[in-house]
Amino acid sequence: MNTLGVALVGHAFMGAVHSHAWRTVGRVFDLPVRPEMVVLCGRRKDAVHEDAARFGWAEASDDWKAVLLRDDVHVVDICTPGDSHAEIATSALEAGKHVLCEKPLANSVAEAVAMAEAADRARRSGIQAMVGFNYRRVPALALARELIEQGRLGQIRHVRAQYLQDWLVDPRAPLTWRLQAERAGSGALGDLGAHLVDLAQFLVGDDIISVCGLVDTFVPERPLVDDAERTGPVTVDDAALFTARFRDGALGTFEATRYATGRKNGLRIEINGSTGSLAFDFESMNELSFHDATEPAGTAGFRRILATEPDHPYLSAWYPPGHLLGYEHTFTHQLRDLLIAIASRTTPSPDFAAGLRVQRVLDAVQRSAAHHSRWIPVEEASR
Ligand code: SOE
Repeated sequence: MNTLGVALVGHAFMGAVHSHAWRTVGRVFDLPVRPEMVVLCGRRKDAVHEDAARFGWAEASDDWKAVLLRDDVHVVDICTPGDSHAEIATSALEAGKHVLCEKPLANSVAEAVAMAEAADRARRSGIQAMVGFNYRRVPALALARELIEQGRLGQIRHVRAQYLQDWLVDPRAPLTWRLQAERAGSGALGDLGAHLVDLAQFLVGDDIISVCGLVDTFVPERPLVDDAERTGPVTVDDAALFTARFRDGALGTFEATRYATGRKNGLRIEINGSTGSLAFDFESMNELSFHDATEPAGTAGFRRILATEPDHPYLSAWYPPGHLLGYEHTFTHQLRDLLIAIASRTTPSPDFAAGLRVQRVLDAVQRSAAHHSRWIPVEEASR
């Protein structure tokens, strides 16, 4: 069996989650290739060595550029803040490495365009690139996609999507990189809204063509990370709300916030079609609610599907029905799909073109918000 050497760049929250998935994927799924955890990269020498040992990487490096020159590295997984995605991804693709890049793909449309172009060039020589929209790999949501694809919802009319967190409610929470535009690109919009946009377009199989948005920053100054006595400006949105039109006529409402007191990771989505509806909340991620409006009205109603049956997406490799999966499994599924795509020389989904489409929608929302919430066609945002 072929072996693929992996380098992971970044070792904070996402680096730890991805490491777990790399450790697990080959032990759970039957794969045509075997991933090998070659090297973990990070800027802080001591910390990256410590984390490499803890997370199961054979080596550590504080120089990702040197790692790209290695013949035993075939895949580069990027888990750094958004300001370095474009440089690392395009360099890796040019060096002939397959790339997995965390979402949002980039901090701007221009960067995302360059990345999608680099991915197109690389694909011609069998090199693949994927964006890490992990929620597509929640079994209940992959099942939702299957039901919609089968036409069980009929004509899609509404997409209602919310991503609710509350970790910024306390005004004393520090000014981390996620609150700085030059590092993160945007705030709740890019961090949480990006997931919603990707998921909505993936589930309904349709693109958002225009948006009308509103963003706000509730706490404009926060304590510095290394000196709580001093404060600095928050330069990203704390909350982003927008309405959207899909090409085939569906209407969408979207809300992304870090101020939904009591909501920890409430990614909710409800889709209403002419013959049925689906509803999902990540805080109960093994469940999908389905209403089939073609059933007799007397007994129809939302039913709770526990998406843990062996014939549900990804489940045949896991535990018996009812033995629930969690957040980390979505990342293991993501790697399964990436490795199968690489081995079969097919384009993984979502590819960088899909990441670019999301970026264009985010950009359109920002432009709309900056222009008194006027409607912005997504194409206009992309120019
Ligand atoms: C932080 O808000 C965060 O970790 C996001 O960056 C992730 O993409 C999301 O899955 C959970 O929340």
